[in-house]
Amino acid sequence: MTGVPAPEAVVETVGHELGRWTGKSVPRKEDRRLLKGQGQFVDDAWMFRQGYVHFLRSPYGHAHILSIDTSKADAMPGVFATMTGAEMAEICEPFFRIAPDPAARIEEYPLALKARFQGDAVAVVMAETRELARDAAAMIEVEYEPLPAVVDAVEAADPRSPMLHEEVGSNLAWHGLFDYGDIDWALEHCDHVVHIDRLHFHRFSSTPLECQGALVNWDPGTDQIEILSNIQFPMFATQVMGPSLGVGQDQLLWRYQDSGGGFGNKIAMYPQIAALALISRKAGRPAKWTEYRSESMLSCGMGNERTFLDIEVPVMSDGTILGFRLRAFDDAGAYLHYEPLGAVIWSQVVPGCYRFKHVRVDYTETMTNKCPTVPNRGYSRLQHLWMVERIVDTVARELDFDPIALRKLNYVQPDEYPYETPNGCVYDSGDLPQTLDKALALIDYPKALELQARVAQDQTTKRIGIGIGSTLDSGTNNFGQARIITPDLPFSGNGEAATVKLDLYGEVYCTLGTSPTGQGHETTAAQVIADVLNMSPADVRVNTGFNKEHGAYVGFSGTYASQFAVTGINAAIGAARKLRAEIFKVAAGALQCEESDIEFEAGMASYHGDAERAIPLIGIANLVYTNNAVLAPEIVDSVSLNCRYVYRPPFSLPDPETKTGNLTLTYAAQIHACVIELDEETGEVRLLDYAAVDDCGSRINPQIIEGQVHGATAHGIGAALHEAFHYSSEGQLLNASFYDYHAATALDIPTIKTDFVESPSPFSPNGAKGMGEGGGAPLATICSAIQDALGPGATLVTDTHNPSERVWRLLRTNGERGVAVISR
Ligand code: MCN
Repeated sequence: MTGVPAPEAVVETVGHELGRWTGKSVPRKEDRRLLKGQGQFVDDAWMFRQGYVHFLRSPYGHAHILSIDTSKADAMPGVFATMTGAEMAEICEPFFRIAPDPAARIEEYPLALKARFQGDAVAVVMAETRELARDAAAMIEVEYEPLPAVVDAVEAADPRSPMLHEEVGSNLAWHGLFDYGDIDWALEHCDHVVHIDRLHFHRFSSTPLECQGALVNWDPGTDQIEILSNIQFPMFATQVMGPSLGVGQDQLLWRYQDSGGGFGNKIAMYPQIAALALISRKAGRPAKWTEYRSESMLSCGMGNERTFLDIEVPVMSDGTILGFRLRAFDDAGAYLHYEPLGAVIWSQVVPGCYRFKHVRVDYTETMTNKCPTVPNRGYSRLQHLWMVERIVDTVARELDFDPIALRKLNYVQPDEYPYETPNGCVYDSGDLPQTLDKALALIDYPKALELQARVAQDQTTKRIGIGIGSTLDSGTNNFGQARIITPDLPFSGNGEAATVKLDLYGEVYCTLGTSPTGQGHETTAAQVIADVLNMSPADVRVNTGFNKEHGAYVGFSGTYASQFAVTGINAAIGAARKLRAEIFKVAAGALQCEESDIEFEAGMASYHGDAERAIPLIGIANLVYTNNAVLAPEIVDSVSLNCRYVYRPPFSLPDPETKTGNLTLTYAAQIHACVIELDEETGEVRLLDYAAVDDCGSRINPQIIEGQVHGATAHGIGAALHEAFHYSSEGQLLNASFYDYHAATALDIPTIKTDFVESPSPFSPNGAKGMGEGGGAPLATICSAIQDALGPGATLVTDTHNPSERVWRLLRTNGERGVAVISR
């Protein structure tokens, strides 16, 4: 144990205030405009004199750029400007990087100076129309010298491999040893060691309905850069782009309304936005870019691909699993856009749902000639949690334990919370055995076993498999964890801002710092504000979307890491409470009584509920805004009716030496169970039954939570059975369109049965835990079911991605099983 203290137990509870609307499935406020086609998406944005931008992208996975000639494009009527990487490098600084030396030496500019992946942008054109910009880009002549590529993270670590960034001197993005407890002791003193040669988490990505896009205007008069974009984390982009472009924060004006999905991918679109800013300045026009789908598939960003090698798992004869030792190789792709943060993010959930005490992970992240890795729903923990579930499942099967009993034995137990993991993270609350039981009840486990036995006797080509998997959604990051990667980074803690204002006619108006991509922030913020102010959510206007000029924001503002339910909601609650205190102050002055005499209900402040001695919100607003000569001086000095609150979770700095500390505030859990039918002749897997049980603490809006569970589960099922990016050895992406990359559709997703457990978090003031990223469980659940269907002694399911062909091969593999047990 590291002795890392748990976050302060929450002193001030919101208890009685939150209840009338919080916890109810209030219909989503945003749906009215979205369903009527009145949402404002980035492609709807338009500015006077705007030009359309097209990026010219490298057809090679790896190549020197010997020359670029833009003259033919420049000469085309209707072309406003062109720019190349070299031109941009002359007028801006390389982007700031999270990585320490030597990867910190990477010199990345908005456009490439050398092509490092197929799709790397090497030049940009602005023209009168989108089509003309694309045609003009085709006229740019680029002389490439193709180079050998490396597309495997383990191979990339070999010094003989092709090197992407010469200035770094190797392909290493980051290496670190995470060593907790005493795994050598555990391996020596256990009764069995289960060895798994290799597990592989494949490369895929969420593919949001709306691609990336931005409209950027570098105003020559004010020297301010107005950016309308669907970026998810504008304040991170601000911190990366500002120094690169040599502009102050006051010059970067972000705006954002609706978004057709992000899933993390849209965090890392700042290189394109910086390029748009520079070409806007050159052309003296606003620059508009809407990404094509194929462009998005090639270059928007993909999730972490991770290979786990030499896994050793010490197990006692009663089934207690002591931990694991392994080597992990992560594939950062060609540039470090948010990586190598993924190298530490997984350690928020070192033991998964289990009480493992001894863990050693020798972790290496390398750069390859593939699209850069970016956060993708479940970022970095998805990979680790899948591996942990594979371990548990494999131990059960190899040592003949009941998979349910083994899980229940090793789970963190309900009475052990708050539970400190071996690396000092503190799991806040939960009841995993009950969560599992509910999932099993949904699939009617005894009946599923009967079906399995019956089908096995039927002598058909079908087999039945039953699978279980789990995921933890560790929400609300402690950004201090970045210091485990680079100790002198000036980041730690977290926070979000909100304002709640009483406006002139008595309206309640809220601004948030988040940039939602479909999570319903407008609705859930309105619910909690309505509870604090004792009114209806219908009467609370929440200005959704990000607006740096008029909204609330702090350095961490954005939508990512499943944290709105904690950071954003508690900022809104805090601001609403401040406003309520001001309303009481003004009302007490107006009604000639003490604040403690005020009752506040349905927009009316009264003296102990007396309708004759009462003042409505419009009256309070009138007194403060347009009738303030009648106010007492102490009210004039202290009341604005425009209240801002910043919620900062209670975090301290992790220790970079020992790689310990509390990295996350809340831990939502999901346990899934499924029944599959596997066809021996085709390898096809059919989901017969699927159940997802979620525990995200106190629930604000059950229907929104249900939607999140459905979405994340669909993502996981899609990735488990269909979605995978394939690269050739030259770094060519072989499936860069929806024809070849099978993004899951409604036809691929069965009815998902859901249930919930509600374990309020003692660490978040409203008891909620973020849960929007919990998409990992299907990967483990489906692998577990396939393994079950393959039967005893079968080859180990070692890959997350199991389309029919792989399953067909698994059924026919003879010899090496990929797993061995040594018993003492
Ligand atoms: N919520 C609730 N009660 C809880 C927990 C959550 O009512 N106990 C509500 C929240 O108030 C919020 C929603 O559920 O309205 C999701 O909250 P949270 O889990 O805090 O996640 P964020 O709002 O911070 O959203 C981020 C998360 C992430 S990291 C990814 S990736 C993801 C996801 O949300 N991307 C999405 N869900 C997505 N959903 C859509 N439609 N599109 C995406 O791009």
